[in-house]
Amino acid sequence: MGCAIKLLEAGHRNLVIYEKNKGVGGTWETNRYPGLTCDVPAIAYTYSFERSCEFSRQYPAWNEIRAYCQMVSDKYGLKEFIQFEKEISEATYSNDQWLVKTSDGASDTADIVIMATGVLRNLNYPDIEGLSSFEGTLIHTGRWDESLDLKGKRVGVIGTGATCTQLVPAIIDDVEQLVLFQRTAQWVAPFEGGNPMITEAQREHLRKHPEYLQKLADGMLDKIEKIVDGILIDTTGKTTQRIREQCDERLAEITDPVMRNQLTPDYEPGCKRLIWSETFYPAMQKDNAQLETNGIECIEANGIRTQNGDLHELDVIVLATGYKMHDYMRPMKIKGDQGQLLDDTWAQGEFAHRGIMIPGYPNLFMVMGPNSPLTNFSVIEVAEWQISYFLQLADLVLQGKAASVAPNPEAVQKFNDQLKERTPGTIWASGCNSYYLDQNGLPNVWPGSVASYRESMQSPDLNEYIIK
Ligand code: NA7
Repeated sequence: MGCAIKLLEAGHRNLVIYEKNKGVGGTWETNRYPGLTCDVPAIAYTYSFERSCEFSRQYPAWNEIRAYCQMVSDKYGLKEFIQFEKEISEATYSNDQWLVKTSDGASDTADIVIMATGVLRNLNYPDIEGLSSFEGTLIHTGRWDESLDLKGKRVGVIGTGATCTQLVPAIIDDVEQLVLFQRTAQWVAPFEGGNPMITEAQREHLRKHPEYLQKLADGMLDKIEKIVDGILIDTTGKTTQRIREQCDERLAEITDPVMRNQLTPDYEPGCKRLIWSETFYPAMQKDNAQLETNGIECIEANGIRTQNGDLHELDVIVLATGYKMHDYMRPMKIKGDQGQLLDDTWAQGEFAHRGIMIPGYPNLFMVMGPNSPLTNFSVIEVAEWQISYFLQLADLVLQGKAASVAPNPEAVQKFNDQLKERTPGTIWASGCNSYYLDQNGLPNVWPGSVASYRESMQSPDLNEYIIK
């Protein structure tokens, strides 16, 4: 939506937005699990050019974020350009054009293609023996069935990431029994300042004073930036210590020493994406909650068997097992300028130039591609920087000044070599298994400060690109 708005503002109306879902909002359209919220303050999770205060809390439920997306789509007239329930299956570059095909057999050509497909999209179904043999209800949090009634049910949850820590407190009082299958403990920090309500009087004030709303959003982003940079850059510094202390204080509130020990991670906070929750530990201490740390042996018709031989009999198994974060726009079949497949180009690991372009794939731009900053910062903000940067390149093509733009392989090599040099010192390489790491075990996120990425997205150095 951000790309489309900027293209329309620049007068480019020959635009089609292909959307796989029935509505706008991306991950906020497809995710519906109980407890779902955004862990970035909602006011800071809005476009800089369309700040909003129409939220009930600092961290509101998912449907308020979806409503914001719908409002933006309506306000900027995007629906006129969107083809809903159209999934792109192939994109092939030839003669300075992209031929895109949809899964229903239709096709179209485009001078430029922008892949704004997000990262929380392809569900990760765990490779657990017997997964399909379960006779109860098996559900992934990313495809929640809102008609599912958990009252009085015995529920097993697999996975202890951000999704689990939101889901468990939201369902614990409904279910008869909840067993949480934990493979790795997570650092859980409290929201600094809690999750205050935004009253109607406050909203009214912010509506009347957009400059104050902007200031508020800027202040929130600044605060998150300091936390993210603090943890990533100075892994032994004050911010890291403060977060560590806050996590430790919350852990100390767990009365059962065995559970406390089991929920204590054995790696540095921030190595996996930090989790914010006030309610997860209290939920896990309720009488009907059980933490299972024995590994899963297999799934059977009646439940989950752990490696010590125990069978947990269950009515529902919830897979809170996340996403395939390294798929990016795949399973689309993408062919570049020599007929090469993106799957082959990325066979040894996904890479890009500055997170937005791939050598050999001219006029193809990405939002949140490989090595984009993907930590606890606002993804909307990062996307805006990327859009403003790559539209400067796309403009050369759209204004007829160039037939194609692609990153220069030497510049890409230099850029990626520099990233690789910097990643060993980052928190993500400090010894944990996380989705920040690629198939080679190397962090696939921006290894510097938020400001350094923002600066790198100011304006392209044309020497880094082949312009035909
Ligand atoms: P995450 O953060 O990827 O968490 C997935 C969880 O599922 C994590 O605890 C995994 O354990 C666990 N997992 C995955 N596969 C298995 C198998 N096979 N067996 C047991 N446990 C497994 O996904 P979320 O949905 O929580 O969050 C995704 C993002 O959404 C989040 O970062 C925010 O940006 C919003 P592991 O830690 O790998 O041992």
